[in-house]
Amino acid sequence: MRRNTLERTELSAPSGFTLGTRHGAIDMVRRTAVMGVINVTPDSFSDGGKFFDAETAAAHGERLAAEGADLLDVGGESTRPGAQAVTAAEEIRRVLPVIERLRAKSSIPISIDSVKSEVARAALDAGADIVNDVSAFRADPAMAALVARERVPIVLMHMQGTPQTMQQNPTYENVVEEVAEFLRLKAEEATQAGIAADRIIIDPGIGFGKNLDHNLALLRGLPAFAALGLPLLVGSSRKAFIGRILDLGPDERLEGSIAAAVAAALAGANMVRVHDVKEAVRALRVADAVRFGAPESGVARRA
Ligand code: PMM
Repeated sequence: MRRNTLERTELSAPSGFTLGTRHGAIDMVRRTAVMGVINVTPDSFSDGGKFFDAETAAAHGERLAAEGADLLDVGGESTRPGAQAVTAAEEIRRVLPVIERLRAKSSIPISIDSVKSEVARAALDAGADIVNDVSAFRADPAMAALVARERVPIVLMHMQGTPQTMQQNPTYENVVEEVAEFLRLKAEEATQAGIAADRIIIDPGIGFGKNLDHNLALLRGLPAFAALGLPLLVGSSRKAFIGRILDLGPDERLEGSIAAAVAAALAGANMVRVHDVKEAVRALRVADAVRFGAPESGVARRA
């Protein structure tokens, strides 16, 4: 059953994917796309409060775009372990002005990080392109129909439990098999709801109801996810497992985050979700050259 990791990576995703959005295609062919994080929350674990006002958050997004992000992920509800849930109205109040400001200045694709269809709808109306649902439809059953109707891409992420409970005692018999099977079923549910297969992105949900060993097993086991034949997103930036390994706080996890992003790319990720875009882009262009061969001329950036 078990095969060499690199061999499986090459077999399952020889060239990659192109993801169509309302603001242009995201190129994941022979390159790892970079999703830059904008948290408009007072309490995210890594950057809580920093970009809480719309002007600062939008300016941060513009900087991430200039640093080479392929898309920006805007979220208004913290998913940190134990975080309090917020209402849809409050989430909309936080994210909408940021999306509107970004849209006025930039045509970069934007994803809305929300589990609520009401928030997703408002964000899509304001110019967002992709829904990033960390509950994979479980928090709001109306999400699948909205995404199908709007004909936008969706990120389906695995989480054991809810942000309030997920780190209490995460338990798996075989974390890679169980998470991959969950995502396979969720992708099936998405297509049954009318979402085109080429608009589905899967994400094993690093840190969401996983202990250190689970997170490392998932990163090591990414070829099993790539084998599902869908674009694979991995978000490990500044997460607690890096802090556990290095014994460092969230703002000292840059190098560890880059190592995790590169490890993810070499194991089959097509997109990584990061806070530190400039550093990740540079590291990933080198990782991509190792993975797929050297770019034809100079630094392979999108036009
Ligand atoms: N991680 C966070 C939030 N949203 N979305 C996806 N698809 N994947 C992730 O790993 C993910 C996410 C938590 O990190 P943050 O608080 O730094 O944004």
